[in-house]
Amino acid sequence: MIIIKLGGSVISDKNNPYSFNREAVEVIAEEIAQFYPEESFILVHGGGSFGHPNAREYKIREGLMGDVKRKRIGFSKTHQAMLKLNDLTIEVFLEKGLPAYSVSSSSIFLIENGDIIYGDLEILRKLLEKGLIPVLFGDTAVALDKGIDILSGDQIVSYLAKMLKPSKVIFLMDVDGIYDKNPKEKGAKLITELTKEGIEHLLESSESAGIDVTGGIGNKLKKALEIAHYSDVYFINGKVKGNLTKVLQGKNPGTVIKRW
Ligand code: IP8
Repeated sequence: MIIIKLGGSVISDKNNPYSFNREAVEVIAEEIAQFYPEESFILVHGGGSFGHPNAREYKIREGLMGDVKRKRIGFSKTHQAMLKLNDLTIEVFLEKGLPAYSVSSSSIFLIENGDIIYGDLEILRKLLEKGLIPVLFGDTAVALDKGIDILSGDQIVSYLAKMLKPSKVIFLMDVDGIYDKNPKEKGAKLITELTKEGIEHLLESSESAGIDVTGGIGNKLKKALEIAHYSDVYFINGKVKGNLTKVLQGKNPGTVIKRW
């Protein structure tokens, strides 16, 4: 089984509210279709310009405090925005003949101190057994400490990797992989293979950009450190046609972190 994270910046334009990048999702679906059903998949997509602006506006990460009436509305609105993005994504997969099946992350996970402390994975296991492709997403979630919170797609991927031990975890991003410094800076070099020490070094100097309330590459690298206990992790450009196919064929068109 392979877990693929469809980055919010791949499937939507993060700076343009409610924009869906249909073409990018079509290419991803077509590439997955070449390997399904021999290989099984779980997909997790990010919030992009659907989840993050809502999460910001209603300050969901602060928890259920302050104007709680407004907070509850915002909690639901953020979830609904994610359902819209999930629906648009699944529609494309169905058109390409893939049995993508929506699973609301907020219905199967509970969080505390920003981490998943409970996940009901039985449904996912059964869906996989029946040949379906579960599609989860970064979402709002009930938090045992502060009432409500945001659960990022990367946290979900990390938890699923720990519990389900996929053969590969693939992060589709809008850059070619992990760089030795901010890829927008001159002279930044792509790192083709990263070690544990390499990640620890990068974490000290990483920074994120845009409207990502759950943190950019720094959080991804922290999650990669956890995931690499269980599976190989790939960071590739999900907007470049053929990249996903390459990883699924065992090649590396971006950055790989081999299982420790
Ligand atoms: O884009 C965040 O998921 P991510 C989801 O994977 C929301 O960090 C609702 C902002």
